[in-house]
Amino acid sequence: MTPDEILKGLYDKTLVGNGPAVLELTRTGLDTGMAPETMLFDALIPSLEEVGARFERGDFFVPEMLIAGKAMSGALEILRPLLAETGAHTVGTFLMGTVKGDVHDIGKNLVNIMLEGAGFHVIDLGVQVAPEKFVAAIGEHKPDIVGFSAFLTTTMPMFKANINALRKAGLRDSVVVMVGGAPVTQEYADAVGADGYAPDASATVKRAKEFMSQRRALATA
Ligand code: B12
Repeated sequence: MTPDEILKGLYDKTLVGNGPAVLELTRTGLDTGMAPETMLFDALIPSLEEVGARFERGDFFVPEMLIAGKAMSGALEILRPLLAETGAHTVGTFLMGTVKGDVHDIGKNLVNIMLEGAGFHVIDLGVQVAPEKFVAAIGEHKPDIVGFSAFLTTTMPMFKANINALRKAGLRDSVVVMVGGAPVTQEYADAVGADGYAPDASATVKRAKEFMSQRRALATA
């Protein structure tokens, strides 16, 4: 198979939610020396974007979105160790979760993989995480950064609810708050009082590293 055929196959099979074919093609891609990032950014993510566009047009419904998401997640599991070739050093601790009411986790998982790859210790609280759970986990793990992920305009307001819960628990100043997810913007992040926003996984890593340098500079000042 040529690289183009593999990428086209990954795109097409993710679109129709053919999980076994996506796994097979991912393995074939790796066997032929294709970079994991190429499969991710040139086939898998664009395919899910198309799934979203079809859902918006009414050509796809929730079951189609679900199987496409599952197919993508299967590929991510294979790519995970390759994307996250972690160095020995822990850059910082990043606590992550998808907010209450929201079950989208593919974007969050991708961010986690990239953060791990950059040397962060990542604690993932999963999906539908209530403010109390974030508060308890911050108390327990004392992360440097907490990330809230939301994919729905109806769940984005949970950012504010989470930040208020942190403030009430006296934890707001102890942790950097980052927010993200498909509908989130820098303006929205500013409006809810988050410290940082990033539109994708690599920008999240870059921003998180900047926050860690600031924290280190403050600690030694
Ligand atoms: C797959 C999918 C699903 C799957 C989720 C499977 C799963 N395990 O995640 C299922 C079928 C469950 C689902 C359900 C629903 N979905 Co849906 N879903 C999608 C779809 C097609 C893909 C999402 C995705 O994973 N994208 C791929 C990743 C890689 O996304 P990404 O945004 O590029 O992620 C990057 C950034 O966002 C960022 N990032 C992510 N998290 C974080 C966190 C931090 C801290 C930072 C800094 C950065 C960051 O980094 C990521 C990696 O680069 C999107 C369409 C779309 N275009 O997003 C709709 C979409 C998000 N869903 C939508 C809707 C409406 C729904 C439902 C309400 C449908 C329904 N009627 O039931 C339900 C809601 C369920 C719920 N309560 O959560 C709408 C949301 C519209 C809106 N603006 O509110 C979308 C946009 C589709 C559309 N175009 O209408 N969905």
